[in-house]
Amino acid sequence: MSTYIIGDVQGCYQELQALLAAVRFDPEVDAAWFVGDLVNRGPDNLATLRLIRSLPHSRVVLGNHDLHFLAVASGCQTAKAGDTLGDLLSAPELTDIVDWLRHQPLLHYAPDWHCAIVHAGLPPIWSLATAQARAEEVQRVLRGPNYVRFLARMYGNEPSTWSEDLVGMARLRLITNYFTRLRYCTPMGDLELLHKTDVAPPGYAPWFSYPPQDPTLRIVFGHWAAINGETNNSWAMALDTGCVWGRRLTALCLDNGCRTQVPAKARTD
Ligand SMILES: [Mn+2]
Repeated sequence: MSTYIIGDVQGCYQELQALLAAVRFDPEVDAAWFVGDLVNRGPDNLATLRLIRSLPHSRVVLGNHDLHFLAVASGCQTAKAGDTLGDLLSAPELTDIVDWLRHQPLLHYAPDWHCAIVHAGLPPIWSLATAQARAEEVQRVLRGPNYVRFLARMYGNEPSTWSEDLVGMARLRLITNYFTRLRYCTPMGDLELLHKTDVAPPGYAPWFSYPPQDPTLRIVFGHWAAINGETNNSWAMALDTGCVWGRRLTALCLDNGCRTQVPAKARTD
């Protein structure tokens, strides 16, 4: 039995199939965990979710595109240019998919490996226990009766500075932005959400460049295709290698630390 963590699939179903074949994945015994952004921008979102939901030992954390899909499917947000959510939105099991997705966590912690899986990252000011508690706050709302109200109001870049005194939607929005959109921040965790390249804006640095609260905790994440899987440290492990942008889809085997990659399919559309 092996456990694999797989980078941002974003509807690249053929590549996901190829990657599982490349590691000789056995759904009966092997586990596939996903760092989020399962859907959007790629061609086969419905097939991707059907496959992931069919795997008996899969785990998923939510990414910004997954939350955006939930908002569009719930009717509180219109599709953006570049969205490819049509196959999902017309799926016969759309209601099941929405209910399944909104019950997925923002953080998955695996004690056997002392490893946390998130979509974008963790601010350097949070311990694992703090991060777990903050994730739980958002998860409770997403799983509750007022989740559409949350989805309608989650968009935005403010507030950008964490305080335990934050309440209500400002608090939930910043927690959500840390888990699903974080790239650059200050040592105090102040967020900068406009820069997506590997060149830091003045005064900011990648969240994983600051000393971790717990140097023995491994944090596995996706979201940031521009860094192409490189963090220059051993505790933060980046898995978004830009498959949906024509590069590669990556799997990390937790048992032996090996990475396996498959190339993106050439597309004519
Ligand atoms: Mn993302």
